[in-house]
Amino acid sequence: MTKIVNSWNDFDPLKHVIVGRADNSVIPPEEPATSEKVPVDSEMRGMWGPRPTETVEKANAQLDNYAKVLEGLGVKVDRPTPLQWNQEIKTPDFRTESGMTQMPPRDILLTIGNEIMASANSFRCRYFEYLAYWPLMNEYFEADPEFKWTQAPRPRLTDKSYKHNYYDEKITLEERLVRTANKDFVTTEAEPMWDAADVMRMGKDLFIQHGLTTNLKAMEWFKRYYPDLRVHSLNFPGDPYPIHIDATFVPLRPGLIINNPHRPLPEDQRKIFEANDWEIVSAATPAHDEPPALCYSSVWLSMNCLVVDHKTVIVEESEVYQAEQMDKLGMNVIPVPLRDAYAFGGGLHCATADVYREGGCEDYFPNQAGDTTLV
Ligand code: DAV
Repeated sequence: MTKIVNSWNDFDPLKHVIVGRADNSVIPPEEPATSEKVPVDSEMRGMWGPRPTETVEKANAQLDNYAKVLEGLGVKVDRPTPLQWNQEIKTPDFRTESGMTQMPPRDILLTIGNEIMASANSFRCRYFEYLAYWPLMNEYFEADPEFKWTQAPRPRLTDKSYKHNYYDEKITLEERLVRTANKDFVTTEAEPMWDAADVMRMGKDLFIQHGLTTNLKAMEWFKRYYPDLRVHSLNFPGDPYPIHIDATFVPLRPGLIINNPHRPLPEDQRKIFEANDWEIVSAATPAHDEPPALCYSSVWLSMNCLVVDHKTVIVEESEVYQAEQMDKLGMNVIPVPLRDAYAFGGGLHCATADVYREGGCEDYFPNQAGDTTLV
């Protein structure tokens, strides 16, 4: 019997992973969910269409190299099958002019034990992104009799799923931060919506970021779907564009998490970590003042690292301060260049999805202190 799929966290020894591709990537036209995510001063506002070929080639060169480095570490690497994203997406409920990419598998695929589930993304342009991974899912399904191939309930993404007076280009940063601190996001609670990159997997506990891309109904859905796991809602008030937990709160090994110092976890939500002797350390300052051109993500992709095992971490090559901090925290650092791929949907962690890590479903938080389970 071949066991292909198994992963319960982001730090046990990595043996098999999917690395994204930049082919055919498109900057999608504005839609209710993305209009809030793209920063108001971004050069991408009002711009859409296929990304320039030269940038796709540069991103792919770095992604291919990343895959080679992983293979050199003994990790099996699979790649998605690109689709033509520059075509209209139409369902009975909505219509948008294009898809987006298959660069960040982390946003789409959530691996929990022997199950890989495609997410319920709130961006209409991402509605069919899972298709790029279906050939791999089918392969795993044929080879591994225990593999559970799952699709979360597809959200309808009608106009009811978004607040329509939410986007306001005149809103100040301070006002924006008040809004996110009040957990007032562009998505409504009309139906469960979530990006897989909002879910931090820790064995028996799932810590899920409540933000622009994941709502509370999704957490309720997770609670019912995984009755043996404990689902916690986290939010990070210092983030004006809270999307995905993996540039904000990143575990390095059992007992140690780095937290974005601009987005500290609120006191009441820290209790569960403190009560179980987990250390939360402020992440190092990013090496860059600005994200690269046409990039959705912030400079904090500096901390979007890929942990290979409890002692080894891959950090983006130019992120010297983050690498130095990892070294001080006792990790061996492998630098890999990936900045040319950032604009396509994120950093080293975003660009991958787990297929197999050693280890099982551990209970890292036997003391369930605090109120993070109140969703
Ligand atoms: O800080 O812009 C990026 C996360 C991408 N998966 C940020 C979050």
